Amino acid sequence: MPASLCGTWDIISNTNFEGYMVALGISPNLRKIALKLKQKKVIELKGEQYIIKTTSSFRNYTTRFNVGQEFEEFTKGLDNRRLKSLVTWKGNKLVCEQTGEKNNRGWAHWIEDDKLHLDLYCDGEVCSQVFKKKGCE
Ligand code: ECB
Repeated sequence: MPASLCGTWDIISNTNFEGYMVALGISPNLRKIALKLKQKKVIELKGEQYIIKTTSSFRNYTTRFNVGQEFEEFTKGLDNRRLKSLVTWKGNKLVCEQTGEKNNRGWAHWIEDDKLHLDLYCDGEVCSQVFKKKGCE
């Protein structure tokens, strides 16, 4: 049973977010704004459904899914694409494969040293984010 991802998390590092956004085709102006944001994650599990909220002072993004059940994702306010997404556990990682216009797109979440990790990938670019649990130093 993997460590729980649930909770409220504050970002402490965001490596190659620029490269990931370039791969998604985000405009230079929007990238400049997005790079300065302090992202937060709120992860909840209600029954069988995961709810992952990414929040910031500029835009928020929420996704809801059940592990093992493909769903249609619309990346509203991000790159505004329609994807077919499937989340599964691969060992201790919660892995999402996002099928659509972009190749090799998805993300993986896991816990390491009490930190929440997230790799976001698209077309060979990987953005690695680390979050610390809110209220714990
Ligand atoms: C929502 C906060 C960031 C807002 C950035 C605004 C504009 C930039 C446009 C596109 C950048 C691409 C992605 C933004 C990075 C993180 C948002 C959520 C990424 C994601 O797929 O998270 C997963 C895994 O936690 C759950 O949706």
